[in-house]
Amino acid sequence: MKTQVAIIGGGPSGLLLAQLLHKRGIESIVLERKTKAYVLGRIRAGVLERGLLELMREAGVSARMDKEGYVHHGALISYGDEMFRLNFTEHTGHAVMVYGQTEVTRDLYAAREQSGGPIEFNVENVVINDADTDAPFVTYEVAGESRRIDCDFVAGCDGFHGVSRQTIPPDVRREYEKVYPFGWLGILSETPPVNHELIYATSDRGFALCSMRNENLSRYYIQCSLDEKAEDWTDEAFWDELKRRIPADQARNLVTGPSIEKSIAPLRSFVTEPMRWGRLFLCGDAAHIVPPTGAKGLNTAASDVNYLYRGLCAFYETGSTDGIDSYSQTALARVWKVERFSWWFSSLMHQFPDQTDFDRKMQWAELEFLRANDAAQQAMAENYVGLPY
Ligand code: FAS
Ligand code: PHB
Repeated sequence: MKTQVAIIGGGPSGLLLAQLLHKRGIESIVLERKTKAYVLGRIRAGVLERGLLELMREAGVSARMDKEGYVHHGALISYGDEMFRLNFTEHTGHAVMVYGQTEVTRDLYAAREQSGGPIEFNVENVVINDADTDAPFVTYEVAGESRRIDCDFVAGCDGFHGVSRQTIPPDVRREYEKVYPFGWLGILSETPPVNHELIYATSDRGFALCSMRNENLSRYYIQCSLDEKAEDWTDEAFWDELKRRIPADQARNLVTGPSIEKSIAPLRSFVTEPMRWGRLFLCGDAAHIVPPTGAKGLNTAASDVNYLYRGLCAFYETGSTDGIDSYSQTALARVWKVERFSWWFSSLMHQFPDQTDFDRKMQWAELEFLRANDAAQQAMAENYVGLPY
């Protein structure tokens, strides 16, 4: 087979890139290791930044998002029983949208199927060959049958555990990592959200987040230690702990119910440089990971896709290589700002096993300063709604 862009990974990065390229007449083939049902079964991000909203609209896949998504003009930040609101729209003129990653991915799959663009599921043993030449090719197997795709470019959209990043020679790659000494235990419950806006909470018992997917589907997280397992937690124990970590007046309104999904996600900050090697371009989790505190994982995948998409369009439409040649530098400049914000917000809101009483006082003082200072709130709001592309 031959195509212009071979895309490894059928998650949001790969699918969004495929759809944007399709709209500009650029052909691609998407290779996905799992099944569509498996990909759609993963419960992940919930908040979309302005840049991703615009990309979804440019890709022509935003109708359901704009109809069913929830525009949020602010979020609540609590510490103990104290709570204040961060007003995104007042500080930045922008809002965010609550619309689950599952739905984003569902809409992108629907568009791909409608366009007839090829997607191969259950692929195995994907190898990216000759990425450092002008004639790269991808080999892989489906149901034991070996296949080959000759292409102009390869987009590595295969996430943190994919093969694309490993294709870049170790002596070329530089990796930066911070692993946090805790995880997030998350549940999904068919209950009304405790508040109509998100609550980012910190307490002497640790971090909690109250989020949602719709008026009767809530998403909650509590910080947990890395040696815990989701099955160690009964629903009752989860609800009791969550109530202890959010302000009492919010806990009184919490409607509990059975969890329909329960999982623990580890937290890490990770960046690999460069994000390009020859004709191979890394996008999204294949290149970087952030702790989900700032709701930046999916959204930063989108900014990578934006830069790569525009670089590839310029190449095919004008012959210019400026966009693809500057891709890694341009994408990384924004990635590192997002890594900083996600690390800062995570450091502010979580309990660290080795922190001292003084450290805890510093967290509280920073929250009091943020609560009282317009410039501090402006800076936080600009990061949360999404830095410009
Ligand atoms: P993805 O990992 O989503 O997709 C990569 C795809 O490539 C997968 O479908 C995988 O099956 C496929 N693949 C892997 N190896 C392959 C191979 N060799 N060949 C072919 N295909 C291959 N972000 C937030 O903003 N908020 C959150 O609350 C949040 N929670 C998260 C919880 C978990 C457990 C995880 C892992 C991530 C979470 N994230 C969250 C981040 C997440 O949303 C990612 O940023 C987002 O999925 C990035 O999308 P992709 O880059 O497409 O990577
Ligand atoms: C979610 O709804 O899953 C969510 C929202 C905001 C975050 C992280 C996760 O920062």
